[in-house]
Order: sequence, then C-alpha cells, then structure tokens
Amino acid sequence: MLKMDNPKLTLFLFVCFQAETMASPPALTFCMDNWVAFKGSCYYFHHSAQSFTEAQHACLQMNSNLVQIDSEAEDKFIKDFLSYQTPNFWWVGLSDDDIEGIWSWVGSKDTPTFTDWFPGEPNNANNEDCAILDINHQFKWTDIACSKLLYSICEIQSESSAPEVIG
Ligand SMILES: [Ca+2]
Ligand SMILES: [Ca+2]
Ligand SMILES: [Ca+2]
Repeated sequence: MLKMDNPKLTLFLFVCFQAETMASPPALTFCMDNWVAFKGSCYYFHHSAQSFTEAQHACLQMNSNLVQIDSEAEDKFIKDFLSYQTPNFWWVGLSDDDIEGIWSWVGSKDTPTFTDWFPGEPNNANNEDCAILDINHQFKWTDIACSKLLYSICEIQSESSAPEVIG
C-alpha cells in the first residue's frame, strides 16, 4: 500500500485523480492508433488488396467488421476521408450473397435502412454480390464480384473497444 503521510505524494495523487475525473467528456470518441473516429465509431482504412471475404476476415481479426453505413452523415464522412486516400475501390460490409437481391450488413445482419447506390446499381451484372464505394462514381455504391481484390474499411463501436484498449 502507498504511505499517505508524505504531503507531496498526497498532493501528487490528488492532482492525478482530478485530471482523471476531468478528462474524457462522454461525447468524445476514442480510437486505437491508426483508426479514425467519427460519432461513436472507429474506422480502419485498409490499404491492402483483398477479396470481400478476406477483407471481412481481416476486420474480424481486429475485433471489427467491414463498415456498416447507416446514415447520410456517416456516408459523407467516409467519402470525404476517401478523397484524400490512395485512389481505389473500397469494400463496405454489404452483400446479397445469401439471397440474391436481399442485401444485408455482414456484421449485424441488418437490412440497410440508408443506401447510396449509384443510379442503375445494384445491377447484379454477371452475378455481383458485394458492395463497394466506387471511386469512378464519387464513391457512390455499386455491386461488384466478391472475388475482386480491393481496399476495404473496417468499423468498430468505440465504446466496445475502449475497455480492451485501456484495460
Ligand atoms: Ca456505421
Ligand atoms: Ca447480387
Ligand atoms: Ca454492378
């Protein structure tokens, strides 16, 4: 146990305690190194050419899933960020691999409530079952063959990741 009869030590601990309690207002989003924060989520932009399945597996290994885009705000944040990245197509976690025409997010299994398909997409041309942010269409969404080797985006809720990072 610490001896508290040293006034300087006591003051030091008091200051530390104050700093601890005054930091981290709840609105802030904390992320691991190399992850980008936005409204309660952390995103990892994976500059590695992988199939959809490989990309999701890589996300799972980092306790995340391929990104689930649920709002126009989230969509815009990601598009804006991608405009500063190495030009590529980017996997998102959306697939109709199980049932043709029924799209769902790989992490939650949810049916999309928000979508940003490019006009005419998804068109399932030659059996396309996975979705990308299409750099040729201002990062609007298109379906494409899941076997293509592309960059990808992982997402994790910052709340669920925080205890593991700190603890
Ligand atoms: Ca999301
Ligand atoms: Ca399809
Ligand atoms: Ca297509």
